[in-house]
Amino acid sequence: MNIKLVADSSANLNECEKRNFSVAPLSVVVGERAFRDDAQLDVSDMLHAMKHHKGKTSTACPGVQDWLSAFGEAEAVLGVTITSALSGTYNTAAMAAREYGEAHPDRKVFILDSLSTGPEMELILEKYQECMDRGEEFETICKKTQRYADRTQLLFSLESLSNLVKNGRVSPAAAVAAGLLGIRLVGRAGKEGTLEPLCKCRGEKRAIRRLLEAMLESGYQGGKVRISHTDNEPAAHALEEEIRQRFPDSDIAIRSNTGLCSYYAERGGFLVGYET
Ligand code: X90
Repeated sequence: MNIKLVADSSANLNECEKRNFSVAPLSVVVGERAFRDDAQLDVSDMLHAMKHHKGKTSTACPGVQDWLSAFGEAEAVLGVTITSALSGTYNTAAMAAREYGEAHPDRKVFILDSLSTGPEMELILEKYQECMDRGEEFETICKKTQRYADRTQLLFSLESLSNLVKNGRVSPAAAVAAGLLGIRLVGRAGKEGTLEPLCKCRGEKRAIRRLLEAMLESGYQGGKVRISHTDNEPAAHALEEEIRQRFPDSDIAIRSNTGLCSYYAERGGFLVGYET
């Protein structure tokens, strides 16, 4: 069976990086300009436009049509989306899946709600691929990957929560923390798929130490780690080093955030997806 992988653009992955893979882009709206989060997007151009824009900015999830084009003509589709608790993306994907199934009763679509975003979605896609490479049945892959997603987690460190607050994506408690200048917020994606603050850290060094502690507390034992950052490669490498001091052989990869995650994580922010 020819199986296609799909994800929305909050996974920060380019279509050319994986075989048989398509992305449904979210968009970032800055005044009159809409930045589609696809391979053509220049993230620094977008961040620059955001910085100099006085009015409101916002984001929009992919439409049903974006998902249908991502599905293409595949006989079977395995997908993953950003948390349904904070975005309509899962909803439009589910609508597209229904339409696709009605138009082609012989085809199958499975969309997993990551209850998370970014690098945790990356891990989920790698799991799909691993199962496909072993030639497993579609239904087996869905079940195994859903179970796998229960064991993966997401932590983050943000210098500013202002876009999350302005767009109503965090609780007032988290917003209070955001008010403190120069203080980083370390948090995680909670079980319900919302942002959960863990602590306010003075300085990046402390934030990185706290992130490793949080990983260990939640059961990290040297499994895979995927880090994505907005204009902050040094922090990503520093965290990688911390992890390697304890687990020299762990499989760690670092990449840049694309449009959607950059909009919400803002400059300096980074996300960590890992296995427990
Ligand atoms: O539908 C839309 O317009 C997109 C809304 C997305 C809102 C949340 C994006 C979060 C991006 C920021 C830090 C990680 C938070 C994780 C919480 C589950 C990344």
